[in-house]
Amino acid sequence: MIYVDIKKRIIELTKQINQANYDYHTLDQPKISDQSYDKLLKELVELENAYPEYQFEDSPTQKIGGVILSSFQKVKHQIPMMSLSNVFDENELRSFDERIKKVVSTFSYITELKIDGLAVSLLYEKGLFVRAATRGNGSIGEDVTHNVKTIKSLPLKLNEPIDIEVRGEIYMPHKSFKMLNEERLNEGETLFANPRNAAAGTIRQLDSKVVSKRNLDLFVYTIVNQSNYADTQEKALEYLSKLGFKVNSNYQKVFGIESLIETINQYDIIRKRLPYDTDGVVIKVNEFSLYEEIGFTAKFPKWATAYKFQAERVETILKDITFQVGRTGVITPVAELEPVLISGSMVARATLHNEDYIKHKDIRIHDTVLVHKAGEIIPEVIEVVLNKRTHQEPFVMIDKCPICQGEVVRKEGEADHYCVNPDCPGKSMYGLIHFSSRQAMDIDTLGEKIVETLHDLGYLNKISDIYHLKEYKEALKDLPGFGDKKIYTLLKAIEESKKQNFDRLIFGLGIKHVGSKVAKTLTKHYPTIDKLMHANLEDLQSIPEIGPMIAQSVVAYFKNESNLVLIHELINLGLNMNSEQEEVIDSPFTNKIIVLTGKLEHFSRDEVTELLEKYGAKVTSSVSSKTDLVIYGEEAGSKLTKANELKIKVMDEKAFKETIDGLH
Ligand code: 1X8
Repeated sequence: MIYVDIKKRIIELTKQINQANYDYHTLDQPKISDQSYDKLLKELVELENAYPEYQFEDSPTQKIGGVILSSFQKVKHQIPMMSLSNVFDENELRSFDERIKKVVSTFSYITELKIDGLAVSLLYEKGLFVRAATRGNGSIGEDVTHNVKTIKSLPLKLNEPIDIEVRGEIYMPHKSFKMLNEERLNEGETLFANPRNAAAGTIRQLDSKVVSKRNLDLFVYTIVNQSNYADTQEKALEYLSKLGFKVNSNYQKVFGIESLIETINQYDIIRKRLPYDTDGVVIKVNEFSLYEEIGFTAKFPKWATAYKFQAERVETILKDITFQVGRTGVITPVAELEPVLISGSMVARATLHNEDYIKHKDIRIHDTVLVHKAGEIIPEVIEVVLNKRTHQEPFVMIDKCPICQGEVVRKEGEADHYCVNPDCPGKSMYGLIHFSSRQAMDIDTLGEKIVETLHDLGYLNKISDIYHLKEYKEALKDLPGFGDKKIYTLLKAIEESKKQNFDRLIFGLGIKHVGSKVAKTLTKHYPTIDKLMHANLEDLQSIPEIGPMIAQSVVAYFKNESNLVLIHELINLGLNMNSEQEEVIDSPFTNKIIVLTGKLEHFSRDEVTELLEKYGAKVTSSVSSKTDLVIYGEEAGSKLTKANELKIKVMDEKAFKETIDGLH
């Protein structure tokens, strides 16, 4: 390509990709495939790398991020970013309307969704994006240009070459939030409590590449010095759209208080279906010409207010505060609640984040509390219903790890407590993973990853918790990556495992020096848990395969109080604690080694095997000199031949059926 053509191509690609971004992220109407998009972007990245002099100010490659700062610059807002007054019910809204009607008579309202994110101010010069600043304290914010640039729906170049400052809300869509927390869970990092915190944390990242990957989004709703561009809020929103901004389309013009109330009630319904969090409706007088007359207080305009939705919050009793130990040793207090239905699912536990959260809200065990789902996902205790408090004691943070009783420390400048014992089983979760593993209880759907996830979320701390998971069936369905089917197969496998062989259970307990083989030996000599628990050192050592080290370890295990609690829990949960053979019914098959071959007409293979085992036979798959009997059906092949060669007794299906029938 010759040099002039390169410039032309870069201009073309810039335009095409910006248009594709706009179609996809602002209009939500993609026109080209992901593959075509990736191809165009790749070409532009390569050309810009080779010819940096042709990277334009509105180049979409800036959305990939790459700028790394060491700190944020302060920005003074020329026009302060004001906050809004709030109203919480119909009466307060009527008062707001009355106050305005005292000053002006003919006017309309514009209602817009209040996005639950963080406010930003965006500056454009000659149509080009030059700076983004957070609200900060309203007068002074921080320069977050490098991060805001990565937001896909942000126009880097407006459709008109104007100087303009606009304001909007940066938010994290539910999908991005779920993905981000899923990833953090995998990395063993603490989770973001809600999408707003996640968005705020993301915008303060120093590395814009991180921001680019987190998929923040932006709605723009206001023009600074708006009367220079339009005469009503309705026209201002239309103009913002025309310039290329993403404007939330759920705005409505209404006349009079009755329509206003009706409209707000509709918002409360539609907002539940939206893929992002909203916390209310912003109500603005539509006509800018009336603003001066209606005026301002020191803090907010009198011509606008925010009607705050009641988030679905439900009262329940805080039964207890327990503590979960995460992979990194971080200790998180968890509220154990009287189960309640919130936004469609039962909630029995909620995060309490850390010591400061509990102390700041003065949450105490046995309090009546209000609970909601942050970001429609994570149950959280919001506040205490103080007038229902009787004589609860203030909360005291634990000073010993709930799992290993080891030392707990709170690092300087951090809100979290950590267990510092490197061998704490809560950290490694080895116990749980081992219990569920193939050689132990063989709960194949409860693999390492799921154990980790459920452990980090506080559902699994000790072995017996596995059998209590079914009580949290509804809550589990809300977790990232868990569907109905997955939960069903998981809970089914867990229930099935209760029947698992006794020696596998003993192995699964993770008694020091008791491997799979030793567990078999132990359960052969002590065929019930009761017998094993009461075995003394001498008895144990009299078994040839059991030396003093194993014997001591077994005795010590069953002396430990928390192990005994666990064993009793498992007994009560109905796990098999017995390897005594069922009473075998005497028959011609008892103690025989039997091989099945050929197609059976009246039974399935499994049925025959089960029947034979009931009568004390052992069913194996290949014929050898040890085989006592071969039972055969149609089309029997080499196994029957071999049995005849070895002169092993054979029996056809008919004879087998007659013998069995005769036994019943
Ligand atoms: C805050 C917000 C406003 C709007 C939407 N979401 C918000 N969080 C809007 O006007 N559509 S206005 C606003 C403010 O003035 N503080």
